[in-house]
Amino acid sequence: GIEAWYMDSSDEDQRKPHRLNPNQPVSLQDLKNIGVFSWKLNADIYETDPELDQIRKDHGYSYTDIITIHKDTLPNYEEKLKMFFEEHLHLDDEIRYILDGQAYFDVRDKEDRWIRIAMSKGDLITLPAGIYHRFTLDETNYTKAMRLFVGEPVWKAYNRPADDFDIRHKYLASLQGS
Ligand code: KMT
Ligand code: NI
Repeated sequence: GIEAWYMDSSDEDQRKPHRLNPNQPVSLQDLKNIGVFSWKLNADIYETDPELDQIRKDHGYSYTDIITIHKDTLPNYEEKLKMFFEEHLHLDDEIRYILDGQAYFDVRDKEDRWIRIAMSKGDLITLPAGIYHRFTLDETNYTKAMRLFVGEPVWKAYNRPADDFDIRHKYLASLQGS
């Protein structure tokens, strides 16, 4: 399952864990409170998994594709990784299911602190539309992920600052009271 923690502020290699000392863990409930949800599935059977089918039905995730992030498989690898690590938001939820390898998703908490979410094989996560986030490989430099989407996918990312979008206001409003 996923593990999450608050990040240190060092500019060292983005692929390192960047834990605080002592470690400051972030629970699954903390993540839910900022609109981040996760599931643990059996990635060995993703092609026929009834649990995955149920999640897709429940949330209307009609679209899927698979992206393998490795220097030998991803066109414009360096450039894409650089883009993924720029702090950004999307107008739709970002839904990713790790089929192999591992990676980090970083998300901002309510006080604008970075939370690092360590994802490995079998972890499915949804980042809400309007949340500031970024993505990086870890030191293993490889992950294979399913991308899910409601309807035709829109990959457009808006780098921070992107505070004037309705979806950003909507996201911030959704945090009130949680
Ligand atoms: C994004 O928008 O942050 C991404 O698509 C991350 C890479 S997909 C595993
Ligand atoms: Ni994104």
